[in-house]
Amino acid sequence: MRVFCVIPAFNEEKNIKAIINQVRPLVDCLVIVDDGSTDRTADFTLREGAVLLKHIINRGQGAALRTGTEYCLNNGADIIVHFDADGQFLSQDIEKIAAPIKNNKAQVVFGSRFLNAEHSSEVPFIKKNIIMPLAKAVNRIFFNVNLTDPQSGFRAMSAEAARRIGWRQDRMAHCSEIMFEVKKNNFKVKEVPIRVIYHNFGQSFSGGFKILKELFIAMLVN
Ligand SMILES: Nc1nc2c(ncn2[C@@H]2O[C@H](COP(=O)(O)OP(=O)(O)OP(=O)(O)O)[C@@H](O)[C@H]2O)c(=O)[nH]1
Ligand SMILES: [Mg+2]
Repeated sequence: MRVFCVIPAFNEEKNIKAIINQVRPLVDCLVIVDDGSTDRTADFTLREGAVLLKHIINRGQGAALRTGTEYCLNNGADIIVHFDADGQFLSQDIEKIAAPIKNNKAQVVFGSRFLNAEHSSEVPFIKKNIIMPLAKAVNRIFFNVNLTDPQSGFRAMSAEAARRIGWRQDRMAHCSEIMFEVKKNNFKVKEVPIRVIYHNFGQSFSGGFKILKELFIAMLVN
């Protein structure tokens, strides 16, 4: 099975070279979607020899993943992995996240920060104890989905699932829309433990509530 990896990148010149060199040897095709960066993310991507797709303006992670996933479907991918450019995910987890689809045990796999106690202890306090429990409650109550961490952004899907999962949210709420679509289409889902490295404490409180606001919007539009 041909594994393609899509990485949305917005002003990631600091990380993109290392990410490309870590991920490319592990997949059949690596696609970087430069989401309207104003730094040298695109130049470095070309220099490192990964496939580069460009958004002229910044449109959001959801939009960047849509652009990259469509490219993968049009270029023969069997499995599509979504991975971030900021160095928070470990490339060695890619095989773990693709394996259930290769073994026909799942059509969609979500990487979870909360399946492994040792790893979940590294998640910043506000994210772990306020934002995530709220997001999980929203997912359970409004989407009737009981996953430990559908918002991690590290996921894999079969080409068949990717063709049928449509998300319209351009910004961060795309995570919940994808989860909602997976549920709606009754795809076989698995979660695997991943480790997320927080260099700085990432999303602030406001960032978290922005997602929750977008979640509600996603819920209303679905
Ligand atoms: N924030 C942001 N990231 C984008 C955008 N477009 C693409 N991305 C990429 O989407 C990925 C995830 O974005 P992050 O800002 O790291 O979001 P996050 O991991 O949920 O939040 P943090 O914990 O703050 O890192 C990264 O690879 C970004 O480069 C955008 O418009 N805004
Ligand atoms: Mg991040």
